[in-house]
Amino acid sequence: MTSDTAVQPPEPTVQALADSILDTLVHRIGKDAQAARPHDWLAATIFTVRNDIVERWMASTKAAHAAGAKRVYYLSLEFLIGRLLRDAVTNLQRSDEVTRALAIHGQTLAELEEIEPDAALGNGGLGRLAACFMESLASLDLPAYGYGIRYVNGMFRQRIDDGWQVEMPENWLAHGNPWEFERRESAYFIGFGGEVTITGNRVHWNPAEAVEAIAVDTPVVGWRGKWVNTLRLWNARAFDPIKLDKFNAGDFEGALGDQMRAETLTRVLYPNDSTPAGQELRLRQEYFFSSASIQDIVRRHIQYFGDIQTLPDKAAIQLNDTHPAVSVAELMRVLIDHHDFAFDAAWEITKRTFGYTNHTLLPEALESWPLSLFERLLPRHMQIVYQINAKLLREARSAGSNDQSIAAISLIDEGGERRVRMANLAFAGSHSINGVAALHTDLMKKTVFADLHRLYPTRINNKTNGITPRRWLQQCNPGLTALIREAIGDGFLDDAERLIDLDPFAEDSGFRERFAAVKRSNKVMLANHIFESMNLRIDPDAMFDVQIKRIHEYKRQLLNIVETVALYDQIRSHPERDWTPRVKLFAGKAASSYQNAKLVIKLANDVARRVNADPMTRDLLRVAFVPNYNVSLAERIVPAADLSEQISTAGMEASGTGNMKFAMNGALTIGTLDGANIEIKDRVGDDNIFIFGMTADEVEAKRANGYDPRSVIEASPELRQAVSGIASGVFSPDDPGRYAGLMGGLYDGDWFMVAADFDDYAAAQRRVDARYVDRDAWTASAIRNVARVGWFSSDRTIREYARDIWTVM
Ligand code: B1N
Repeated sequence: MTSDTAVQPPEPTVQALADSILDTLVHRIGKDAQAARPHDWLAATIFTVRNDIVERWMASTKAAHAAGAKRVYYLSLEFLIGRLLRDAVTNLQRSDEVTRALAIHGQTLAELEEIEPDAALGNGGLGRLAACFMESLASLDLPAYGYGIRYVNGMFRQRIDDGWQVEMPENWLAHGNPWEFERRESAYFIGFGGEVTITGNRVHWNPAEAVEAIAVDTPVVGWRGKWVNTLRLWNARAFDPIKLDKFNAGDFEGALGDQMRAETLTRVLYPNDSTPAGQELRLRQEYFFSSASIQDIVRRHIQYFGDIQTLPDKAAIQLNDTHPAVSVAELMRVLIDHHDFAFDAAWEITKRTFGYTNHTLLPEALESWPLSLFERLLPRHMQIVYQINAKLLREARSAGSNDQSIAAISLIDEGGERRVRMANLAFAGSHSINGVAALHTDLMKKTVFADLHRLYPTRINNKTNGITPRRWLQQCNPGLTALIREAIGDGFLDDAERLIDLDPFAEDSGFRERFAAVKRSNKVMLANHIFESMNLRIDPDAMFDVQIKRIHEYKRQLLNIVETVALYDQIRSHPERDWTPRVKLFAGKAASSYQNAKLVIKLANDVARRVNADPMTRDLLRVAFVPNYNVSLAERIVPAADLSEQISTAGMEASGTGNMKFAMNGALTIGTLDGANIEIKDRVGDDNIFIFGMTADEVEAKRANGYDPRSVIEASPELRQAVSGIASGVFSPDDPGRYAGLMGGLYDGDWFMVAADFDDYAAAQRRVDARYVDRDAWTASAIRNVARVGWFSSDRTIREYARDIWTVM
């Protein structure tokens, strides 16, 4: 648009849109333009945009039905979708139009987008992957449903008080949710507990308690708005919300008790990441949403196709980790108890229908439930699990498995308190078991699933993760997107792998200059945000060195912080050297019960306070821990990063997806040969990434052969000084012993090999410094990163699932 637009009458479509937003404001929100507050304008805008989406949604549903299409069902306890307005409007390609329509009312689309709450129904990478997959499924016109829980409180809000994490309740529904549609007609009975009886050969489960699952649907718009799928989240309700007899008798609590118990089920997301919850409520949540989803899938199949026998031809159910694994037993129960299937026939249908994605090999993160709890809550499913196990172990025995192998394959862990192994159940009940990066899949075969893999050698396959380039390039980085379009046209918008056409531009000095200008302007915007939110000044000309992700020992934020302290010491000892100015940015949440992770947050803040206040180093090194990391904050930080920290202990990060987001936005990676870093390195080339540290094999060998971190620390002067400084209270004068235990852990066991990798990490950082000084060479590498990582689009990942696992493409 030219600058004289304002004085010309708006186009009819824009005026019509402005009218309909106002009409919605008045008749749906019940406010006029004078009384409306920003949230009212936001709701009116969403309701108006939604009308367009709903029509496409119904058309998609009808098209899938008319084609008799096979549907994909993605079952996940987490969907970390973030804000939806910008996503919807850009995918509909109506950003300009909506911006101008709102301008007629004196409103700014960008400002309204900012007040939309994040839908934070997930913890980290696993939940965000589910959201990227939903967007890609719609963008590829694949009929699909996401199934999950409509938590009233999502991921907690993180406040930092005096450097400590404080968890605050999150309330994304406070202003209502204009995106969702409650479907009261789609309601299912979900039982718990009780008894199983048998009459003839009919089995009856008589649950002692029951809740009703009610569907709440959110449309998911694909790129260019051609296709719209459904995210169906379950709400829990008591059947008889108020027991009138009790109420009338004055027992108000008793009258409302059922409703309270039901609401508790969907009240809150478990804020754990890569660790199991281990609570009865968690198993109840898992069964609640699994049962509702399976019942819904079976009901839809019968309605559309008549015969349940054809389920695997028309439905592919993907289990996002083991959280929905009880679905395997639930489908068996429905087939046997409600549809009169024989066990073996039900088992064949079940295996052909399910696929299972594993997201972690951390032994402490593998879900298992005490047999007693499982049996008490799900007595009928317990019987079915035993029957599956009998079949499984017979197959293993006839294939020649020995006792040790049988014990590893069994659905029941017999070591100590007997437990149901959800990963083994998911594996046994699926025709496909996939890992999320090449190394991870390889390790699955060699470690956790070694015996099951020997028994069923064709089932394990790899599907390297991806990210949606709509949210993680186009929407979060409009400056870079515009620059790329100028250079190579629009092809990459529909096929991210066309980004490769940008590769030759790394050699074009004019393009490098413009690319660097876009990065700088993104850094200025982030610097302003950090100043406004934290009152901290950071210099956009310094290198932005970023580690943002959940706080976990295996992700080794501690390695980064210790190296920061070592760098601080070095700058003070050698002020005459040409240090490259850096801003170290950290953000991330710690599970509320994870003490070491919370202490790492405090340490980052203690180091920041000290370093930022030192007049000698403050122009060379700044440290900031940005509070309340979430999807929206990532969308600000990722486009502004120069250096992406992906430094997990090799073999422990299944994939990582932040690594992909940064590379696609022109940050260079400093990282270990772990997860998808390896595949990123293969694509961007050794010259455009900084790899350091032990390989997964070397980590394993070191652990096996006895690792002595104390001698490693003693042998490294820089590391020794940093660790002993932290341990002795240099950064915590108010409580000198605060980090003695944390540092003691490095001397004593150092399971995560911080000490072992330290020197190589520090050396890699000095290579980073040297490269950053040659800004032109740095920018060329950054451009090559953007050009070469189009393969990490979740469109590619979903095409692979669709072709190899779901057979829907
Ligand atoms: O899943 C992501 C991967 O990119 C990450 O490497 C991986 O750590 C992450 C229990 C998890 N694995 N396991 C979990 C989350 C919640 C929970 O309650 C485990 N998250 C991952 C996507 O593949």
